[in-house]
Amino acid sequence: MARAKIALIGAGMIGGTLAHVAAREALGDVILFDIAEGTPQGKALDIAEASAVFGQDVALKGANDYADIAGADICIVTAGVPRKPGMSRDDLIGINLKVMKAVGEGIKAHAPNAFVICITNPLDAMVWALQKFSGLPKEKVVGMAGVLDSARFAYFLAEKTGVSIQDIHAWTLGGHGDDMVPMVRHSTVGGLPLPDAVAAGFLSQADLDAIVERTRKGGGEIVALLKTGSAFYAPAESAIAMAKSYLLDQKRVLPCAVWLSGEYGLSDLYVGVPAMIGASGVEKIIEFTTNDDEKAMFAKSVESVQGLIQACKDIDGSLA
Ligand code: A3D
Repeated sequence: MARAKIALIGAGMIGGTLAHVAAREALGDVILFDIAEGTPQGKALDIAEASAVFGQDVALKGANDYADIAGADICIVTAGVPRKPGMSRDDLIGINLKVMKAVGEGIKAHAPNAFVICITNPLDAMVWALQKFSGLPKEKVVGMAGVLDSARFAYFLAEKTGVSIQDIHAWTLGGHGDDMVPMVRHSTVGGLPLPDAVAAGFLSQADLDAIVERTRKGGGEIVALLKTGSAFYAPAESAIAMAKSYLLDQKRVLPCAVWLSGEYGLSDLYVGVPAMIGASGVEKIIEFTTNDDEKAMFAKSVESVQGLIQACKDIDGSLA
C-alpha cells in the first residue's frame, strides 16, 4: 500500500516540527510548502538526511508550488504570522485571513480529498474562513487548539499533584482565546473529577483556580518567554495526534474546533468541542453536560469567536 501523503502548508516553526515528528513516526511522505523560497527545501533536506539516523523510510520534499501537494491525504496549515509579545491572537486576523484565502484555493485545486487541520490564528475564525475558501466538506476541515490547551491544563495538573501525566485527562472547550473554558468537572486526576481531587487533597482550590487561569493564558506565557514567536513543539504534537487519529482511523475523541450544526445549541460556526476523528474526518461530536456556570463561560467564549467571524466578513465581502 502506498504511504500516506502529508502536506504541511507553512514551513515555519510549527511546520518544521510537524515534518520532523511525522517523519520520525513514519506517518507518511511529507511535502513542506511555503511561499519563502529555500526554507521548505532546506528543512525537508535536513530532516531527510536525519532519516538515515532515525531509520525510517519516508520521503520529504520542500515546495513553493501548490501543484506539489496534489493528492495529499492530509494538509496541516500553519501558514501566516504568529504573535509577538504584546499582541493578541486577534491582532493577526487581517494578514492571516488573506493567507487563508490563498491556502484554501490551493487546497481546493490540488488536494480536495484531504483532511485539513488548521493551526493558524486566530484559530476558530481562520478554520471557519479556510473551510469557506476551500469549499471542502465541513467534516474534513478542523482546527487544532483544544488538544494543545488541554495538554497545557493536564501538564500543570501533573506538575502540581505529582500524578503521572498519563493518568490525567483534561478538557478545554470553547474558542482558542483567553476566555477558553477549562472543564473542571470533566477533567480528572487518577480518575477523580477535579472537585473530588481537591476534596481528596491532591491540590487546593486556590491551586486549581491558578491552574485554570494559567491554562487560559498558556500561549501568552510562551510568547513572553520566547519573544520572537509563539509555541511550536506542543502545537505540533497536538496536530500530529489529530492527524494520526484520521490516518490510522483511531476514532480518538479529542477537543477540536469543528463545524457545529445544532450541537451545544450553536450553528454555522467553528468552536472547540470534543469530537471523534476517524477515517471519515469528524465522525461524531460529543456533547458534555454543562451546568449554568459552564454554559455562561462557553457562551462568552463563543461570543468572542462570533465577533472574529464577523470581522472576517467585514474584511472580505465574499465571506458574508
Ligand atoms: P512561523 O514560524 O512564522 O511560520 C509561518 C510560516 O508561514 C512562515 O514560514 C511563512 O513564510 C509562511 N507563510 C506566510 N504566508 C504564507 C502563505 N501565503 N502561504 C504559505 N506559507 C506562508 O509561525 P509558527 O509556525 O510559529 O506559527 C504558525 C501559525 O500558528 C501562527 O498563526 C500562530 O499564531 C499559530 N499558532 C496556533 C496555535 C494554536 O493552538 C491554534 C499555537 C501556536 C501557534
